[in-house]
Parts: sequence; structure tokens; C-alpha cells
Amino acid sequence: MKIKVSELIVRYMERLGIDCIFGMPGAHILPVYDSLYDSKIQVVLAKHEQGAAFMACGFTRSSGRLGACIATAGPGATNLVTGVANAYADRQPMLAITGETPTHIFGRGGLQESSGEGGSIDQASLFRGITRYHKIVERTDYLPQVLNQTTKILRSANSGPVLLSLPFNIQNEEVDAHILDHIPTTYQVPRHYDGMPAIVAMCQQIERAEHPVIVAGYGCLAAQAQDEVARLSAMWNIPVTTSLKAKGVIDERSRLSLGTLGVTSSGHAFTYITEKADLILILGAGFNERTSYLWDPSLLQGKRIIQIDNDADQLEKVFTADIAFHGDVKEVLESLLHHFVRYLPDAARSKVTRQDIEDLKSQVEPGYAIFQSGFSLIERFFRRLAQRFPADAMIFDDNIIFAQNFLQVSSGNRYYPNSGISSLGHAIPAAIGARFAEDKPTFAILGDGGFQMCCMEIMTAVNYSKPLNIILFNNSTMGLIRKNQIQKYRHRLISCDFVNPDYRRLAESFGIHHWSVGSKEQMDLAFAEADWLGEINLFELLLDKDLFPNYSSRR
Ligand SMILES: Cc1ncc(C[n+]2csc(CCOP(=O)(O)OP(=O)(O)O)c2C)c(N)n1
Ligand SMILES: [Mg+2]
Repeated sequence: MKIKVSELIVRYMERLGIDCIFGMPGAHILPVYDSLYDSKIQVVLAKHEQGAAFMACGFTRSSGRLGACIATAGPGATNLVTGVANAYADRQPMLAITGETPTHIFGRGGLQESSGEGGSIDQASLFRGITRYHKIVERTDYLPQVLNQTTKILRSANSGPVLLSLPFNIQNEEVDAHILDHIPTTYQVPRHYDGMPAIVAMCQQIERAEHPVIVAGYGCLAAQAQDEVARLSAMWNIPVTTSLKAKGVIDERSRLSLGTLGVTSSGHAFTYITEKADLILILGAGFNERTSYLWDPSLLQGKRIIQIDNDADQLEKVFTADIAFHGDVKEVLESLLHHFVRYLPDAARSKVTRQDIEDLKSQVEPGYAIFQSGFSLIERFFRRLAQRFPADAMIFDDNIIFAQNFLQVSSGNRYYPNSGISSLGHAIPAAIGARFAEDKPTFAILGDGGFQMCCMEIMTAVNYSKPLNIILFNNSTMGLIRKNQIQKYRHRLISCDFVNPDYRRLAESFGIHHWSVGSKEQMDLAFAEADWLGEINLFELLLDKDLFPNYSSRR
């Protein structure tokens, strides 16, 4: 049986398990939209293609299911760039589909042509550096191979976005439907797992160490190894710190949690590692600029290091380990725990006392605290949020520094900092995307500068009746820029302050709820009265533009 390529692509997406696609149509991609009409895949109309790509990111991050986005040629494709780049930087799988002018007019100046011919913009080179695989499908005879390659990338351990650009005439061409039967939709990552000698060596290292510490990264969440990390930590009293992206791997309210490690953290983990630790277990963590305090040598110097990662590229990328182990973090920890229980049941267990850690947490030297004063309203907000939502909340955060220090993430909640390429305007669409995957209380936290980059996407949530809580920090300035200009550019303020709209009226015109919070009483009222689960709420927290956090907890 013959079917159109547009239909084949939609059936391929269904087979991949894609059940939701975010985008914006245009003439050059309408055949695929028309095929989507007959599909079970939910098609979500975003307000901007960047928002659509961020939604796909949020969808995948929250659910682990494959996110997808779709746009037309030319401006549709160029608008996708930031969101696709974000998925690339986060190593997140994403399928992006774009249209293209018909091939027979390539090079002749077609409307929105992006073939790169005849002086037109070159979609291929735009996406080359931000996708794991990209193809303008100019003919159908190699389509099976293109889809085969797409599956392989989307299912690989070190995944990322794939962009398939389909010229209009190709979408309408007919191909044999049986092609699909030969295209895999799963791909088994080859495993080389004969790790026993290394497991034994790791156990010996841990047993010998006086003050081991675990640095858990996003790889622990990706491998769903939270329980194993918590068990290892509890078994030996090993304190745990996490990268920002892994916040909440172990319950941050637990005594063995040192919170996050990194420039804008409380500094407890930095102090513990530099002053005490003799063995560091780096689990699924890449040790990037932020986590490593710009690769501060004092963090790792003179310590033994064990690194476990399922991505071989992360192993010994920025340091040398005594044991570097390529494997699934969950599986390796399971083996490790099994070995301990079986062969070393009587080993001297306790490494540090829990009191040691309590003492450490109470000692933050004045001057090195991230927040000196003046942030009590925000602190109160996060405390109340954690009390009200001890589990199941999804928190997308573009601001980061406040939540990093004031929000204790339980292992039942999921915290999604704006990692990727740290683009403003991410939290709202990402949270909306997550809302299409999961029915859980959802938060988008961001500043007023970022809000104005993406606030129209709130109407996407309105269109599809997706409840959402937006926490907006209103300081009428690009706070981080203003702080830099005051501290490093002699108060020469330029392009930072701005006039805000009247958010109450903005919310009213969007048909959503608005809460203005400038005092404890207003905060308590909002918590008492808002419907956090069933409505779209805009909580506007009024902040003083001249109050800044410190930006490094390093001594
Ligand atoms: C797309 C994009 N453009 C520019 C920046 C650089 N940038 C980082 S923070 C910031 C200011 C953010 O202001 P706001 O969202 O109001 O947050 P505040 O710092 O005031 O809390 C800017 C412009 C960025 N991260 N992303
Ligand atoms: Mg601001």
C-alpha cells in the first residue's frame, strides 16, 4: 500500500511513542498537519515556535517521554533555534519537524526558502551545531535510513535533538507503507558490563575512607537511582551534595543532605569537601562550571575520586579519577550495595556523625552567605511552598538562586532549573509542556525580564485549560545585569531598568488569577485562598531592585 510521506512521518512518530507535539503551522508544513488530523497525537498550538520547543523540553523532562515540535520553513525554523539548542545542551531527546519549499524551486528565491541555495538562508547549517542529527529529506529512497538513524540517536544514552526538514513536494510524495515495518523504534544501547573488579575496588575505597562524600548529578535522576543513592548514603552516613540539576536526588530535608554544590549554593558542600572529604563519589555528574566553582582545584585536590556515568563522554572530562566506571548509575549502585551487604556486612559503617553535618550547616561565615538580608518574603514563599507541596510538584525555575537556597526539594518533588543554555523565557513554556505530560501541581518561577519574553505562552495554557502557577519576581529591572553594572561597572546602569505592565490587568485580560504579594500577610492570604491545583495563577512578588544576592559561596 502506498501512503504519503507526511502520513508515514506521523505513523513513525506514533510508533516512537510520541503522543503530543507542540508547534505552529505554516503553508510549507501543512501536509504533515493534515496527516496529524487523523492521528491520536495531540497537536498543541503554541504562540511562538521557541515556546513550542521549550514545551517539548518540559514535556520530556517531566515524563521521560519523547518530546516533539513542529514548525514551518524559514521563520518557523529560525524561531525554533533557541529551544532546540536548549535540548541539545541538556542532552535531551527531541524530534523537531520543519517544512521546506518544494525542491524544484530551490535556489530560485522561494517564499521562506531555507535550502541554502541561491542566497536563501541555510537551515542545515543553522541546526548543524545544535542537533545530534539533521537532514533535509530531498528524496524518498533513503528515507528508511534517515528514520533508522533518527531512532538510533533519539534512543541513545547520549541523546539530543533530531531535526527532519521535509520539502513540501516530498511530504506529498507517495511511498510504500511497509517501509515502517523495517524501521526500529527502539534501540538497545550496547552494554559492556563486567564490572565486578571495579565494584570490589570501589567498596574497598569507601571502606577505607574517613570522610567520603557523594556528588550526585542529573545522571542519577535520569537513571532513577534516587533510592540507591539514598541507601548508600544512609548505610555509611555519607553526606550527599548534588548538582543544581539533580537537586532533590536525596530528600534535601534529610540530615545527610548538604544541599547543592556550586557557585550560588549555601556553601556547605564546598566547605565539607574542601575541609573534610578524602573520597568523592561523582555519580552521573559532569562537574560543569557552575557545580565546580569554575573548576576550582581545591575541590578535588588530594582526594580519591570514583566516577560513575552512563555517558562515556563525561568520564574524566575535566578531572582524573582513581576509578572511572562506564555504566548505568542505578545498576552499578545496586551491585555496590549488594556487594557491601553480602561481603562486608560487619565493616565499620559510620563515616561521619550526623551531628558533624548539623554543625557544618550552622557554620556559614558572615560575608559568605548568599543572602545577607532582605529576602525574607521569598524565603517564606519557598518554605510555604515546600510545606504545602511535600510531594508531586513540578517546579520549573529560571531564577535559580532563590530556590537553590530557600527551597528544600523532597525526593517526591521534581525541580527543573533552567539548565540547557540558560535562556530567559524558558520556565513558562517548559512548565506548560510538562502539564501536557503530567497531571501534577506545576510551577514556573521567573523574573520580570524573562516573563516579558514568553508571557504570551500563558494563553497556550488558557487555550488548553492547563492549570499552572507562575511565580513572578517583579523588580522592574534585569536584576543580574544591574548587579553587575553596580559592582563591576561603577554604577553605569545601561539597559537594565524598565517599566512593567500592570500585571493585575494583564492577568485580567488573559482570564487568569492574579495575586500581588508584597508582605507576609499578602503571602499568607495567597496561600490560603489560591486554587493551586485547578487554576492558572500569576503570583507577583514585589522586590526591591537594589537588593542582590551574593553570587559565590566560595571563600
Ligand atoms: C535569551 C537570553 N537573553 C539574555 C540573557 C542574559 N541575562 C541573564 S539574567 C538577565 C536578566 C534577567 O532579568 P529578570 O528576568 O528580570 O530576572 P532578575 O535578575 O531581575 O530576577 C539577562 C538579560 C539570557 N540569559 N537569556
Ligand atoms: Mg527582574
